[in-house]
Amino acid sequence: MNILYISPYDPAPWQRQIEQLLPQARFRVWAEGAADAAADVDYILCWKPEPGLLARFPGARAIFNLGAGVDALLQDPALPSTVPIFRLVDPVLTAGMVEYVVHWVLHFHRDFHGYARRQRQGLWQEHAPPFTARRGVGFLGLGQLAGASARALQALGFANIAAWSRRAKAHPGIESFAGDPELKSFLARTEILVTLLPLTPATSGIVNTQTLACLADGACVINPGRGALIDDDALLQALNSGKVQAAALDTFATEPLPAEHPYWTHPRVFMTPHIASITVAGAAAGGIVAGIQKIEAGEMPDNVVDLQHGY
Ligand code: OXD
Repeated sequence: MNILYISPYDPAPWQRQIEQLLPQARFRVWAEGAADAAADVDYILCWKPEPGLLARFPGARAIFNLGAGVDALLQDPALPSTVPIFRLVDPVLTAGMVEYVVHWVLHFHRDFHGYARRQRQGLWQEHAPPFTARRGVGFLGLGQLAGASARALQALGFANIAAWSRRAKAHPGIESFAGDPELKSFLARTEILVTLLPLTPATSGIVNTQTLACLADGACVINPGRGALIDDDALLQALNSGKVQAAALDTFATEPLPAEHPYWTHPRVFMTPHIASITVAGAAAGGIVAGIQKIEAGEMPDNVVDLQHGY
């Protein structure tokens, strides 16, 4: 069994894990011109391959994306349509996202950004926090990562959580909104917005002037999903007008974020360099190997990407 690794990241930890868990596998690393790497590929493990590259392996049995988001893969117009693609769902990736989301929801909920600002102004000024149970937290998207984050917030007493997605999803204790007709009412009850939608042509720029205007006044925005979900000019305008009081941004339409971008210096933007949740080979390889074993046994692993919907 031949496994081909295509990624800008160090292959060594993946190779160690795969060879340990699947001793019969031959692990090869893609390099242009390395003909032996390309021959008889059974499974591909990849992250952001060059557009057109995967078209060279139409005989592969599956492509495993080494991250949760498959937007970079699906933007490849030459993607072989007959090879199933699996997105990464892994407890460590999920735990990273839960930590990131819980951190920023608590931060904004308790106004820690306001206290930091008042410290710099030399102000000793306390105020009571709003009731946790009533705080309107809203998730754009309710996949694995958003669902796990919402459950962690529920465990902390957040009882007014809603989620919006294209198709209605049932999730205990979470108010579900679906489709364009319900987006406005979802936003109107949202004081802390978490964007965890997959990036598709339908969701690109979904946080824009019109949708930001529908949020509760003084809302906060948390984006660990994809930068292009947000129209940056619209968010900056909403921050400057006070409609949005603060934003925590982990992902950006262009990464690294260009040095001249106003987010770098905006006093109410909190940036991190796409670290909300990071794939760790030691944790993720086990799930991928389990997927390969299922395919070898004639079964279909979970988390297959729906090419039509783009996630
Ligand atoms: C992912 C990411 O999709 O890190 O997992 O962006």
